[in-house]
Amino acid sequence: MRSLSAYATTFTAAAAIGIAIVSPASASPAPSSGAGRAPAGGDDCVVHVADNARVNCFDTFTKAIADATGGRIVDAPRDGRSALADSGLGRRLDALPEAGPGIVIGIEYDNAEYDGQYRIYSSGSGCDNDDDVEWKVDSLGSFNDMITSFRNYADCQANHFEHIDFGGASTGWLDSTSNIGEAMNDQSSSIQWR
Ligand SMILES: [Ca+2]
Ligand SMILES: [Ca+2]
Ligand SMILES: [Ca+2]
Repeated sequence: MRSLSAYATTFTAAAAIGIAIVSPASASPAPSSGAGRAPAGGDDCVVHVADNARVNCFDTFTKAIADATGGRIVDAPRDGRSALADSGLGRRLDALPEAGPGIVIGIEYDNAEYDGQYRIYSSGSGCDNDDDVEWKVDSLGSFNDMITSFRNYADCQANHFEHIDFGGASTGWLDSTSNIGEAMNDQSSSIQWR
């Protein structure tokens, strides 16, 4: 009788644990996706411009840069702020081959002076010296109406537009800019690079 009772107790406890484990998973919301929703996975996000603007998010700048460069730079600083002070990282991004998976064309920041939340824009090649547009994103999803500063890489200049699909006011073609200015601050909804 004692062993049967012990078994019954164990079974009940296991059943309770089973329920405790299963419940949170079944209560979780579906994975987020789509331009308008907050990205899942962390605040360090990469937009793959040539891949339908797919967004991958991570919990460190290191992982985000590894994703953005196709695994070619895996030792960037953990946080984007110290990466900003690391001019060597900028040189390394600019020194990536001209084509191939994982060319960083720009990093867009929420705050002035390349600070705060950011999105890394990665593509399959850099830019050139002519006026034709190499890359564009027609909407910024969860980064809509946030951009205050940006750095360009791979010989790119950027043009920021007030509305999606390159509508409304625009900044004109700019090199890296530590403050986008009052008129376009927190207004950008689409970007082109040339
Ligand atoms: Ca901002
Ligand atoms: Ca061009
Ligand atoms: Ca806007």
